[in-house]
Amino acid sequence: MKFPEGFVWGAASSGPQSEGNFNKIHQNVFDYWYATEPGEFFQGVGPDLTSNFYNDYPNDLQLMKKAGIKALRLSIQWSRLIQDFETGTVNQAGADFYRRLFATMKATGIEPYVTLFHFDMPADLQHQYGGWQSKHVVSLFEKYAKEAFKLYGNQINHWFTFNEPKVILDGQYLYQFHYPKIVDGPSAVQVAFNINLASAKAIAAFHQINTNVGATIGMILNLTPAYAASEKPCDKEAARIAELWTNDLFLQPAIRGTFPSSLVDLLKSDHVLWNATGAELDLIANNQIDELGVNYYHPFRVEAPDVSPKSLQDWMPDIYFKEYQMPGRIENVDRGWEIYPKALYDIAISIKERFGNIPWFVSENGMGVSREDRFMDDYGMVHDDYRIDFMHDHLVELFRGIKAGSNCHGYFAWTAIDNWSWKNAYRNRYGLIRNNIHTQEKTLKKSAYWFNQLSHQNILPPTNFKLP
Ligand code: BGP
Repeated sequence: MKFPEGFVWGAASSGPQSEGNFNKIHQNVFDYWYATEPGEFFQGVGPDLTSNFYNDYPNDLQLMKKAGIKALRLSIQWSRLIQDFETGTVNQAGADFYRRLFATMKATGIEPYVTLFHFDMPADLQHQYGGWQSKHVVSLFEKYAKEAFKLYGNQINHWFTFNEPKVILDGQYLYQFHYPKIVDGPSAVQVAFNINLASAKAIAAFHQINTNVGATIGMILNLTPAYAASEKPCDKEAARIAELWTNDLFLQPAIRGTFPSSLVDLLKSDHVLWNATGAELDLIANNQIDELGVNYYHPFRVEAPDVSPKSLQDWMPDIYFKEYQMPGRIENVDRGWEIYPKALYDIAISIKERFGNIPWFVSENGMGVSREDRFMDDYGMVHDDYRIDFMHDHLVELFRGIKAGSNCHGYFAWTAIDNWSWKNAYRNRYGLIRNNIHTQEKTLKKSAYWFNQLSHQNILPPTNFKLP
Protein backbone atom coordinates (compact mmCIF):
# COMPACT_ATOMS: atom_id res chain seq x y z
CA MET A 1 0.00 0.00 0.00
CA LYS A 2 1.76 3.08 -1.27
CA PHE A 3 0.31 6.35 -0.04
CA PRO A 4 0.00 9.35 -2.39
CA GLU A 5 3.08 11.42 -3.17
CA GLY A 6 3.57 14.14 -0.54
CA PHE A 7 1.39 12.40 2.03
CA VAL A 8 2.25 13.93 5.42
CA TRP A 9 3.30 11.64 8.27
CA GLY A 10 3.04 13.54 11.51
CA ALA A 11 2.09 13.47 15.15
CA ALA A 12 -0.16 15.63 17.28
CA SER A 13 0.02 17.13 20.75
CA SER A 14 -1.18 20.24 22.55
CA GLY A 15 0.33 23.01 24.67
CA PRO A 16 -1.46 22.24 27.94
CA GLN A 17 -0.61 18.54 27.65
CA SER A 18 3.07 18.85 26.90
CA GLU A 19 4.68 22.22 27.69
CA GLY A 20 4.47 22.41 31.47
CA ASN A 21 3.61 25.65 33.22
CA PHE A 22 7.04 27.28 33.13
CA ASN A 23 6.89 31.09 32.91
CA LYS A 24 3.13 31.08 32.42
CA ILE A 25 1.42 34.17 33.79
CA HIS A 26 -2.20 32.98 33.69
CA GLN A 27 -3.95 29.77 34.62
CA ASN A 28 -6.13 27.96 32.14
CA VAL A 29 -9.15 26.02 33.41
CA PHE A 30 -7.08 22.87 33.92
CA ASP A 31 -4.42 24.69 35.93
CA TYR A 32 -7.15 26.20 38.07
CA TRP A 33 -9.01 22.92 38.48
CA TYR A 34 -5.85 21.12 39.54
CA ALA A 35 -4.99 23.88 42.01
CA THR A 36 -8.41 23.56 43.62
CA GLU A 37 -9.25 19.84 43.24
CA PRO A 38 -6.04 17.83 42.67
CA GLY A 39 -7.84 14.63 43.67
CA GLU A 40 -9.84 14.79 40.41
CA PHE A 41 -6.70 13.82 38.47
CA PHE A 42 -5.28 10.31 38.18
CA GLN A 43 -2.82 9.75 41.01
CA GLY A 44 -3.00 13.47 41.77
CA VAL A 45 -0.77 14.34 38.79
CA GLY A 46 -1.50 17.80 37.38
CA PRO A 47 -0.42 19.94 34.43
CA ASP A 48 2.57 21.66 36.05
CA LEU A 49 5.32 19.68 34.39
CA THR A 50 3.56 17.44 31.86
CA SER A 51 6.27 16.38 29.38
CA ASN A 52 8.52 19.37 29.94
CA PHE A 53 8.32 20.35 26.28
CA TYR A 54 8.86 23.99 27.25
CA ASN A 55 12.43 23.20 28.26
CA ASP A 56 13.11 20.02 26.38
CA TYR A 57 11.76 20.79 22.91
CA PRO A 58 15.11 20.77 21.04
CA ASN A 59 15.81 17.28 22.33
CA ASP A 60 12.19 16.17 21.89
CA LEU A 61 12.15 17.31 18.28
CA GLN A 62 15.31 15.33 17.56
CA LEU A 63 13.67 12.22 18.97
CA MET A 64 10.55 12.86 16.93
CA LYS A 65 12.70 13.08 13.84
CA LYS A 66 14.09 9.65 14.64
CA ALA A 67 10.50 8.40 14.78
CA GLY A 68 9.94 9.71 11.24
CA ILE A 69 7.65 12.54 12.34
CA LYS A 70 7.77 15.16 9.60
CA ALA A 71 5.04 17.45 10.92
CA LEU A 72 3.90 18.19 14.44
CA ARG A 73 0.49 19.47 15.42
CA LEU A 74 0.71 21.51 18.58
CA SER A 75 -1.24 24.35 20.14
CA ILE A 76 -0.47 27.83 21.38
CA GLN A 77 -1.81 28.43 24.88
CA TRP A 78 -3.95 31.56 25.00
CA SER A 79 -3.01 31.80 28.69
CA ARG A 80 0.68 31.89 27.75
CA LEU A 81 0.65 34.16 24.72
CA ILE A 82 -1.63 36.93 25.93
CA GLN A 83 -0.87 39.25 28.83
CA ASP A 84 -4.13 41.21 28.88
CA PHE A 85 -7.09 39.29 27.48
CA GLU A 86 -9.29 42.37 27.06
CA THR A 87 -6.85 44.29 24.90
CA GLY A 88 -5.03 41.34 23.38
CA THR A 89 -1.66 42.68 24.57
CA VAL A 90 1.02 40.06 24.09
CA ASN A 91 3.09 38.53 26.88
CA GLN A 92 6.61 38.89 25.50
CA ALA A 93 8.06 35.81 27.20
CA GLY A 94 5.27 33.64 25.80
CA ALA A 95 5.63 35.15 22.34
CA ASP A 96 9.39 34.54 22.36
CA PHE A 97 8.93 30.93 23.43
CA TYR A 98 6.67 30.07 20.48
CA ARG A 99 8.90 31.96 18.03
CA ARG A 100 11.96 30.01 19.19
CA LEU A 101 10.00 26.77 19.11
CA PHE A 102 8.71 27.27 15.54
CA ALA A 103 12.19 28.29 14.37
CA THR A 104 13.71 25.17 15.91
CA MET A 105 11.02 23.05 14.28
CA LYS A 106 11.85 24.51 10.88
CA ALA A 107 15.56 23.95 11.50
CA THR A 108 14.87 20.35 12.52
CA GLY A 109 12.72 19.73 9.46
CA ILE A 110 9.44 19.29 11.32
CA GLU A 111 6.55 21.34 9.93
CA PRO A 112 4.39 23.05 12.57
CA TYR A 113 0.59 22.65 12.38
CA VAL A 114 -0.73 25.13 14.90
CA THR A 115 -4.05 25.04 16.78
CA LEU A 116 -5.25 28.14 18.60
CA PHE A 117 -7.54 26.49 21.12
CA HIS A 118 -7.16 23.02 22.60
CA PHE A 119 -9.63 22.95 25.57
CA ASP A 120 -7.55 25.53 27.49
CA MET A 121 -9.87 28.43 28.30
CA PRO A 122 -8.09 31.00 30.49
CA ALA A 123 -9.54 30.52 33.97
CA ASP A 124 -10.25 34.26 34.38
CA LEU A 125 -12.42 34.26 31.26
CA GLN A 126 -14.29 31.21 32.47
CA HIS A 127 -14.96 32.80 35.83
CA GLN A 128 -15.68 36.37 34.71
CA TYR A 129 -17.80 35.64 31.65
CA GLY A 130 -18.67 31.94 31.58
CA GLY A 131 -16.09 31.03 28.92
CA TRP A 132 -17.63 30.00 25.58
CA GLN A 133 -21.10 30.86 26.82
CA SER A 134 -20.15 34.50 26.30
CA LYS A 135 -19.96 36.34 23.00
CA HIS A 136 -17.59 38.77 24.65
CA VAL A 137 -15.15 35.87 25.03
CA VAL A 138 -15.68 35.14 21.34
CA SER A 139 -14.46 38.66 20.55
CA LEU A 140 -11.49 38.25 22.92
CA PHE A 141 -10.57 35.03 21.11
CA GLU A 142 -10.59 36.97 17.85
CA LYS A 143 -8.10 39.44 19.36
CA TYR A 144 -5.86 36.60 20.50
CA ALA A 145 -6.06 34.94 17.09
CA LYS A 146 -5.08 38.20 15.37
CA GLU A 147 -1.99 38.53 17.55
CA ALA A 148 -0.99 34.96 16.78
CA PHE A 149 -1.39 35.53 13.03
CA LYS A 150 0.65 38.75 13.24
CA LEU A 151 3.41 37.20 15.31
CA TYR A 152 3.84 33.91 13.47
CA GLY A 153 2.28 34.43 10.06
CA ASN A 154 5.65 34.12 8.36
CA GLN A 155 6.53 30.90 10.24
CA ILE A 156 3.29 28.93 10.00
CA ASN A 157 1.69 27.40 6.92
CA HIS A 158 -1.07 25.41 8.64
CA TRP A 159 -3.35 27.08 11.16
CA PHE A 160 -6.35 25.60 12.97
CA THR A 161 -8.88 27.51 15.00
CA PHE A 162 -10.19 24.81 17.36
CA ASN A 163 -9.49 21.31 18.49
CA GLU A 164 -12.60 19.15 19.00
CA PRO A 165 -15.30 21.71 19.83
CA LYS A 166 -17.63 18.80 20.57
CA VAL A 167 -15.45 17.75 23.50
CA ILE A 168 -15.64 21.27 24.93
CA LEU A 169 -19.43 20.92 25.01
CA ASP A 170 -19.30 17.41 26.40
CA GLY A 171 -16.64 18.05 29.02
CA GLN A 172 -17.60 21.50 30.29
CA TYR A 173 -21.37 21.69 29.73
CA LEU A 174 -22.87 18.20 29.58
CA TYR A 175 -21.00 15.27 31.10
CA GLN A 176 -18.73 16.90 33.68
CA PHE A 177 -15.29 15.68 32.69
CA HIS A 178 -13.78 19.17 32.26
CA TYR A 179 -14.00 22.12 34.65
CA PRO A 180 -16.44 23.80 35.42
CA LYS A 181 -18.45 20.56 35.13
CA ILE A 182 -21.74 22.24 34.29
CA VAL A 183 -24.74 20.13 33.25
CA ASP A 184 -26.84 22.40 31.08
CA GLY A 185 -28.02 21.27 27.64
CA PRO A 186 -29.31 24.66 26.43
CA SER A 187 -26.00 26.31 27.40
CA ALA A 188 -24.16 23.62 25.42
CA VAL A 189 -26.28 24.60 22.40
CA GLN A 190 -25.23 28.25 22.77
CA VAL A 191 -21.60 27.22 23.26
CA ALA A 192 -21.75 25.21 20.03
CA PHE A 193 -22.90 28.29 18.16
CA ASN A 194 -20.39 30.58 19.85
CA ILE A 195 -17.48 28.29 18.99
CA ASN A 196 -18.58 28.12 15.36
CA LEU A 197 -18.78 31.92 15.43
CA ALA A 198 -15.37 32.27 17.07
CA SER A 199 -13.84 29.99 14.45
CA ALA A 200 -15.41 32.02 11.63
CA LYS A 201 -14.20 35.28 13.19
CA ALA A 202 -10.67 33.93 13.44
CA ILE A 203 -10.84 32.79 9.81
CA ALA A 204 -12.01 36.26 8.76
CA ALA A 205 -9.13 37.82 10.71
CA PHE A 206 -6.70 35.39 9.09
CA HIS A 207 -7.84 36.48 5.65
CA GLN A 208 -7.29 40.13 6.57
CA ILE A 209 -3.89 39.70 8.19
CA ASN A 210 -2.17 36.79 6.53
CA THR A 211 0.44 37.62 3.92
CA ASN A 212 2.01 34.18 3.78
CA VAL A 213 0.94 32.95 0.35
CA GLY A 214 -0.12 29.33 0.52
CA ALA A 215 -0.86 29.34 4.25
CA THR A 216 -4.18 27.71 5.12
CA ILE A 217 -6.59 27.72 8.02
CA GLY A 218 -8.73 24.84 9.18
CA MET A 219 -10.45 23.26 12.12
CA ILE A 220 -9.86 19.97 13.95
CA LEU A 221 -13.03 17.93 14.53
CA ASN A 222 -13.38 14.65 16.35
CA LEU A 223 -15.66 12.67 14.11
CA THR A 224 -17.45 9.75 15.69
CA PRO A 225 -19.71 8.25 13.02
CA ALA A 226 -23.07 7.38 14.56
CA TYR A 227 -24.12 3.79 13.85
CA ALA A 228 -27.60 2.53 14.72
CA ALA A 229 -27.65 -0.45 17.08
CA SER A 230 -30.16 -2.19 14.81
CA GLU A 231 -32.23 -1.74 11.69
CA LYS A 232 -35.23 -0.75 13.81
CA PRO A 233 -36.61 2.65 12.67
CA CYS A 234 -36.36 4.05 16.21
CA ASP A 235 -32.64 3.16 16.42
CA LYS A 236 -32.02 4.59 12.97
CA GLU A 237 -33.75 7.79 13.95
CA ALA A 238 -31.56 7.98 17.07
CA ALA A 239 -28.47 7.56 14.86
CA ARG A 240 -29.69 10.25 12.47
CA ILE A 241 -30.03 12.81 15.26
CA ALA A 242 -26.77 11.72 16.92
CA GLU A 243 -24.95 12.27 13.63
CA LEU A 244 -26.41 15.76 13.31
CA TRP A 245 -25.52 16.68 16.88
CA THR A 246 -22.10 15.11 17.22
CA ASN A 247 -20.65 15.68 13.76
CA ASP A 248 -22.68 17.87 11.41
CA LEU A 249 -23.15 20.65 13.97
CA PHE A 250 -19.51 21.59 13.38
CA LEU A 251 -18.75 20.07 9.97
CA GLN A 252 -21.47 21.90 8.12
CA PRO A 253 -20.80 25.45 9.34
CA ALA A 254 -17.05 24.98 8.94
CA ILE A 255 -17.27 23.62 5.40
CA ARG A 256 -20.49 25.03 4.00
CA GLY A 257 -21.19 28.00 6.23
CA THR A 258 -24.65 26.80 7.26
CA PHE A 259 -26.17 24.77 10.08
CA PRO A 260 -28.02 21.51 9.42
CA SER A 261 -31.62 22.63 8.92
CA SER A 262 -33.23 19.59 10.51
CA LEU A 263 -31.13 20.09 13.66
CA VAL A 264 -32.04 23.77 13.74
CA ASP A 265 -35.74 22.84 13.40
CA LEU A 266 -35.46 20.34 16.23
CA LEU A 267 -33.70 22.80 18.56
CA LYS A 268 -36.24 25.46 17.66
CA SER A 269 -39.22 23.26 18.42
CA ASP A 270 -37.58 22.31 21.74
CA HIS A 271 -37.14 26.06 22.50
CA VAL A 272 -33.38 25.71 22.96
CA LEU A 273 -32.05 27.18 19.73
CA TRP A 274 -29.04 29.47 20.13
CA ASN A 275 -29.18 33.25 20.03
CA ALA A 276 -27.67 34.42 16.79
CA THR A 277 -27.84 37.67 14.88
CA GLY A 278 -28.13 37.93 11.11
CA ALA A 279 -24.66 39.49 10.98
CA GLU A 280 -23.18 36.54 12.88
CA LEU A 281 -24.84 34.04 10.55
CA ASP A 282 -23.48 36.01 7.57
CA LEU A 283 -20.01 35.89 9.06
CA ILE A 284 -20.21 32.12 9.42
CA ALA A 285 -21.60 31.85 5.89
CA ASN A 286 -18.65 33.77 4.48
CA ASN A 287 -15.68 32.24 6.29
CA GLN A 288 -15.02 28.59 5.58
CA ILE A 289 -12.06 26.40 6.40
CA ASP A 290 -9.46 25.47 3.79
CA GLU A 291 -8.68 22.05 5.22
CA LEU A 292 -10.20 19.76 7.79
CA GLY A 293 -8.38 17.82 10.48
CA VAL A 294 -10.17 14.68 11.65
CA ASN A 295 -9.46 13.14 15.03
CA TYR A 296 -10.71 9.60 15.06
CA TYR A 297 -10.55 7.18 17.98
CA HIS A 298 -13.85 5.30 18.18
CA PRO A 299 -17.31 5.02 16.66
CA PHE A 300 -20.53 6.17 18.31
CA ARG A 301 -23.12 3.38 18.42
CA VAL A 302 -26.55 4.46 19.46
CA GLU A 303 -30.02 3.17 20.08
CA ALA A 304 -33.36 4.78 20.84
CA PRO A 305 -33.51 6.35 24.30
CA ASP A 306 -35.31 4.56 27.11
CA VAL A 307 -37.96 7.22 27.47
CA SER A 308 -39.57 9.34 24.80
CA PRO A 309 -37.99 12.77 24.23
CA LYS A 310 -41.48 14.13 24.88
CA SER A 311 -41.16 13.14 28.57
CA LEU A 312 -40.95 15.96 31.08
CA GLN A 313 -37.19 16.31 31.62
CA ASP A 314 -34.40 18.85 31.40
CA TRP A 315 -33.22 19.30 27.83
CA MET A 316 -30.08 17.38 26.94
CA PRO A 317 -29.07 16.30 23.43
CA ASP A 318 -29.18 12.67 24.50
CA ILE A 319 -32.89 12.74 25.13
CA TYR A 320 -32.79 11.68 21.45
CA PHE A 321 -30.19 8.90 21.54
CA LYS A 322 -28.60 6.50 23.97
CA GLU A 323 -25.07 5.21 23.67
CA TYR A 324 -25.02 1.52 22.82
CA GLN A 325 -22.20 -0.82 23.77
CA MET A 326 -22.10 -3.50 21.11
CA PRO A 327 -21.66 -6.96 22.63
CA GLY A 328 -18.50 -8.68 21.45
CA ARG A 329 -16.87 -5.43 20.32
CA ILE A 330 -13.09 -5.16 20.25
CA GLU A 331 -12.24 -2.58 22.85
CA ASN A 332 -9.24 -0.71 24.15
CA VAL A 333 -10.22 -1.68 27.66
CA ASP A 334 -7.85 0.78 29.32
CA ARG A 335 -9.68 3.70 27.72
CA GLY A 336 -13.10 2.09 27.33
CA TRP A 337 -13.23 2.88 23.61
CA GLU A 338 -14.32 0.44 20.92
CA ILE A 339 -11.70 -0.16 18.24
CA TYR A 340 -13.40 0.01 14.85
CA PRO A 341 -11.04 0.98 12.01
CA LYS A 342 -13.72 0.69 9.32
CA ALA A 343 -15.20 3.97 10.57
CA LEU A 344 -12.19 5.76 9.10
CA TYR A 345 -13.22 4.52 5.65
CA ASP A 346 -16.79 5.66 6.32
CA ILE A 347 -15.50 9.10 7.37
CA ALA A 348 -13.39 9.32 4.20
CA ILE A 349 -16.41 8.54 2.03
CA SER A 350 -18.70 10.85 3.96
CA ILE A 351 -16.29 13.78 3.53
CA LYS A 352 -16.06 12.99 -0.16
CA GLU A 353 -19.76 12.61 -0.77
CA ARG A 354 -21.35 14.98 1.71
CA PHE A 355 -18.75 17.68 2.21
CA GLY A 356 -17.43 18.48 -1.23
CA ASN A 357 -14.32 16.30 -0.87
CA ILE A 358 -12.57 19.07 1.03
CA PRO A 359 -8.81 18.48 1.58
CA TRP A 360 -8.48 16.72 4.91
CA PHE A 361 -6.08 14.69 7.02
CA VAL A 362 -6.22 12.47 10.06
CA SER A 363 -5.12 14.91 12.73
CA GLU A 364 -5.20 12.42 15.63
CA ASN A 365 -5.45 8.65 15.84
CA GLY A 366 -3.87 6.40 18.41
CA MET A 367 -4.18 4.06 21.32
CA GLY A 368 -3.71 4.91 25.00
CA VAL A 369 -2.58 1.97 27.09
CA SER A 370 -1.93 1.83 30.80
CA ARG A 371 1.08 0.28 32.57
CA GLU A 372 3.17 0.04 29.41
CA ASP A 373 6.14 -1.09 31.48
CA ARG A 374 4.42 -4.49 31.16
CA PHE A 375 5.74 -4.57 27.62
CA MET A 376 9.24 -3.30 28.29
CA ASP A 377 12.30 -5.39 27.43
CA ASP A 378 15.56 -5.55 29.40
CA TYR A 379 16.88 -2.53 27.53
CA GLY A 380 13.87 -0.41 28.48
CA MET A 381 12.14 -0.48 25.12
CA VAL A 382 8.36 -0.79 25.08
CA HIS A 383 7.25 -3.39 22.54
CA ASP A 384 3.92 -1.81 21.71
CA ASP A 385 2.77 -4.18 18.99
CA TYR A 386 -0.86 -3.39 19.91
CA ARG A 387 -0.23 0.25 18.88
CA ILE A 388 1.37 -0.84 15.61
CA ASP A 389 -1.63 -3.10 14.91
CA PHE A 390 -4.02 -0.28 15.79
CA MET A 391 -2.40 2.21 13.44
CA HIS A 392 -1.90 -0.40 10.73
CA ASP A 393 -5.56 -1.41 10.73
CA HIS A 394 -6.73 2.19 10.63
CA LEU A 395 -4.34 3.00 7.82
CA VAL A 396 -5.63 0.07 5.78
CA GLU A 397 -9.13 1.59 5.98
CA LEU A 398 -7.84 5.09 5.30
CA PHE A 399 -5.99 3.80 2.26
CA ARG A 400 -9.23 2.25 0.96
CA GLY A 401 -10.92 5.62 1.40
CA ILE A 402 -8.15 7.38 -0.52
CA LYS A 403 -8.34 4.81 -3.31
CA ALA A 404 -12.07 5.50 -3.47
CA GLY A 405 -11.21 9.13 -4.18
CA SER A 406 -11.29 10.79 -0.76
CA ASN A 407 -9.01 13.81 -0.59
CA CYS A 408 -6.92 12.86 2.45
CA HIS A 409 -3.34 14.10 2.55
CA GLY A 410 -1.91 13.08 5.89
CA TYR A 411 -1.97 10.99 9.03
CA PHE A 412 -0.92 12.30 12.45
CA ALA A 413 -0.46 9.88 15.30
CA TRP A 414 -1.64 10.87 18.75
CA THR A 415 0.96 11.32 20.09
CA ALA A 416 4.71 11.70 19.63
CA ILE A 417 5.86 11.62 23.27
CA ASP A 418 3.64 10.29 26.09
CA ASN A 419 1.80 13.33 27.37
CA TRP A 420 -0.66 14.45 30.03
CA SER A 421 -4.19 13.24 29.30
CA TRP A 422 -6.34 15.71 31.23
CA LYS A 423 -8.12 13.97 34.12
CA ASN A 424 -6.40 10.70 33.24
CA ALA A 425 -3.02 12.42 33.61
CA TYR A 426 -0.38 9.78 32.74
CA ARG A 427 -2.65 6.76 33.17
CA ASN A 428 -2.89 5.83 29.50
CA ARG A 429 0.19 6.31 27.36
CA TYR A 430 -0.26 7.21 23.70
CA GLY A 431 3.27 8.06 22.59
CA LEU A 432 5.50 6.55 19.96
CA ILE A 433 8.11 7.72 22.44
CA ARG A 434 8.01 6.78 26.10
CA ASN A 435 8.38 9.39 28.79
CA ASN A 436 9.61 8.33 32.18
CA ILE A 437 7.71 11.02 34.04
CA HIS A 438 9.92 10.74 37.11
CA THR A 439 13.14 11.49 35.24
CA GLN A 440 11.73 12.99 32.01
CA GLU A 441 13.90 10.52 30.14
CA LYS A 442 12.41 9.88 26.70
CA THR A 443 13.02 6.75 24.66
CA LEU A 444 11.70 5.37 21.38
CA LYS A 445 9.13 2.59 21.56
CA LYS A 446 8.95 -0.11 18.92
CA SER A 447 6.12 1.80 17.23
CA ALA A 448 8.51 4.72 16.66
CA TYR A 449 10.70 2.51 14.48
CA TRP A 450 7.64 1.23 12.64
CA PHE A 451 6.40 4.78 12.09
CA ASN A 452 9.83 5.86 10.88
CA GLN A 453 9.82 3.16 8.22
CA LEU A 454 6.27 4.06 7.22
CA SER A 455 7.13 7.74 6.93
CA HIS A 456 10.31 7.21 4.93
CA GLN A 457 8.96 4.61 2.55
CA ASN A 458 5.42 5.99 2.36
CA ILE A 459 4.35 2.34 2.28
CA LEU A 460 2.55 0.55 5.08
CA PRO A 461 5.03 -1.82 6.79
CA PRO A 462 3.77 -5.29 7.66
CA THR A 463 2.26 -5.89 11.10
CA ASN A 464 4.92 -8.52 11.81
CA PHE A 465 7.46 -5.71 11.48
CA LYS A 466 10.90 -6.55 12.87
CA LEU A 467 13.07 -3.97 14.56
CA PRO A 468 15.99 -2.85 12.38
C1 BGP B 1 -8.52 13.93 22.00
C2 BGP B 1 -7.81 15.20 22.38
C3 BGP B 1 -6.43 15.03 22.88
C4 BGP B 1 -6.09 13.72 23.54
C5 BGP B 1 -6.80 12.52 22.93
C6 BGP B 1 -6.75 11.24 23.74
O1 BGP B 1 -9.85 14.06 22.35
O2 BGP B 1 -7.76 16.14 21.33
O3 BGP B 1 -6.13 16.17 23.64
O4 BGP B 1 -6.04 13.80 24.87
O5 BGP B 1 -8.15 12.78 22.65
O6 BGP B 1 -7.78 11.19 24.69
P1 BGP B 1 -7.55 11.08 26.23
O7 BGP B 1 -6.36 11.91 26.56
O8 BGP B 1 -8.79 11.63 26.87
O9 BGP B 1 -7.36 9.63 26.53
